[in-house]
Amino acid sequence: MHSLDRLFELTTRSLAQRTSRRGFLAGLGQLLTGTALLPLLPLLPVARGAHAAGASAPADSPESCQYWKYCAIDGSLCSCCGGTSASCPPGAAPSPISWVGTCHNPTDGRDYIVSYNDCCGKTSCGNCDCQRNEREKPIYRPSRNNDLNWCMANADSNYHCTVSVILGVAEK
Ligand code: ABN
Repeated sequence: MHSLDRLFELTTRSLAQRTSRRGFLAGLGQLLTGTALLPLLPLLPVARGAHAAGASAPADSPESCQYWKYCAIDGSLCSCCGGTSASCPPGAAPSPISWVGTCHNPTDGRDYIVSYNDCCGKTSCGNCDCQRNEREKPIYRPSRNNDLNWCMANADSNYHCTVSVILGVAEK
């Protein structure tokens, strides 16, 4: 027999001894299942954190979590939910109670007192989740913790997003 034929025969026989028909079928099944699932890949859950937090927006944009006014915020930025940094989106009402922080404005070098009001009456917006929480204390000091739904006093306590309203300049 030609040596090339002999080599091919030996290789095939050795492969046949090392593998089984069942193993081959299992592998083929896995391949076919994986191929069938490929079109579903775009539908699978993926980490959208960077986009959700407005990480692609420049830091001086109200759609960025790094925007100076948001130093003590905990919630979705209303500016990513159809409102602005200081006004609720249409159909949502501001909470009368809020969390208050003091943030440094790098543009004029002054510190400002900022009120973080939740916008209520619509289901959660979920865009641009922003957790800065400056000077917040752990949950076991509830009066100093801002991880609260400030819509609790509204007729409709559904939380939608959070605005940051400048109350005034902080005295030194
Ligand atoms: N202040 C925003 C918020 C709403 C619900 C729960 C936690 C935090």
